[in-house]
Amino acid sequence: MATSMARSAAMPRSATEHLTRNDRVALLRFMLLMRGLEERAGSLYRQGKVPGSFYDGFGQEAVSAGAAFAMAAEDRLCVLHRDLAAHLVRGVAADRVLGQYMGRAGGVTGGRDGNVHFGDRTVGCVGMVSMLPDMMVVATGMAMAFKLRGERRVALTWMGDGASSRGDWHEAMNWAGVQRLPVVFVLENNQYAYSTPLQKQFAVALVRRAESYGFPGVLVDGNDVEAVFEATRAARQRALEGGGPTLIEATTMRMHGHAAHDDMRYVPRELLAHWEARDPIDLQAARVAELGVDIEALRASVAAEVDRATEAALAMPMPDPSTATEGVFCEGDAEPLGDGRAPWSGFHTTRGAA
Ligand SMILES: Cc1ncc(C[n+]2csc(CCOP(=O)(O)OP(=O)(O)O)c2C)c(N)n1
Ligand SMILES: [Mg+2]
Repeated sequence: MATSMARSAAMPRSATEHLTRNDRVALLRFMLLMRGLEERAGSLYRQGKVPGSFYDGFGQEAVSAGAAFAMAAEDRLCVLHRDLAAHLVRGVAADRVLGQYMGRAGGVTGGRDGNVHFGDRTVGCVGMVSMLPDMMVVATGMAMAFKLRGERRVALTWMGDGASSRGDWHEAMNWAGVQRLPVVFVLENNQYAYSTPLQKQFAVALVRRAESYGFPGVLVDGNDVEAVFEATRAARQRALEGGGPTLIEATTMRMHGHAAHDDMRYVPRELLAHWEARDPIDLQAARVAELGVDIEALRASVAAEVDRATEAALAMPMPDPSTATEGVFCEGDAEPLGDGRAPWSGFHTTRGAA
């Protein structure tokens, strides 16, 4: 099977034909909300209100927003530690996210984990497995189940460049290729795995690895939310039509340290300056401004939502210690994952909903 590599330079700078004006604004809003919530969570961390450490996806907002936006309600997502916008696209409320970081009873895991290791199963997201890249195996397994049951839906997982060096990454890629499974792998290449730069991680272009497993690899500008959307939409469509998996390599930059404790002095300043000029939110804001949207009003409305979410999360109680062992192991029959929100207008059109 031929490997197609769509270079970002070849992607149209304007929206794909599959996005309406409202979709393009929604993409910007999800990215702004991710950034606003993570900035707020960082402040709460410095105030000692977020236990453990704190991870963010500053500068990578387009990868999770764009890919999640292309997925249908009945699809299933494995969301990683720099992909907050995916949770938001699926319908997880902002206050539950901040409650999660602060370990509150109203957080997604009810205080079982006060960190990025979460997923709201009621909206089709699997709770994040911290061992990297085990979400690759989980997504592949879900896709195997869809195929065996004859269900028309797709699994998607994100993972980092560093995660691709582990054995389970290759096992998942191989099995997905052999079985032609309906799964989309979104590789978030943010130039570093903790302090290790790309050139010390692998000797080939990551996107080319897909060819070894018999399916296409697509290179996309990870700071262009519409390009990420379009690559994911096409990969999902291929999967639904029985074409099997796709590896999407989204090139981006981790603009903050690995976590709050990391001052990333190992990252050259010039590299950061290069990527700062290519901020994904600035890019989408410029496009959306061209559509006549009041960007400042949009920013103000997102800021107000972050303020409201902060107030609500701070008002959430800590979990009752006597419940600490509840909901840790599965007791009785496992409840199936629910469907999430699929805000893309393309789904609304096909389903006839508003
Ligand atoms: C098997 C395993 N080893 C180490 C870790 C600790 N760890 C968490 S994130 C991370 C960096 C992973 O780099 P990458 O896959 O590139 O993702 P990024 O953090 O850059 O988004 C490490 C080493 C882990 N979670 N799992
Ligand atoms: Mg990385």
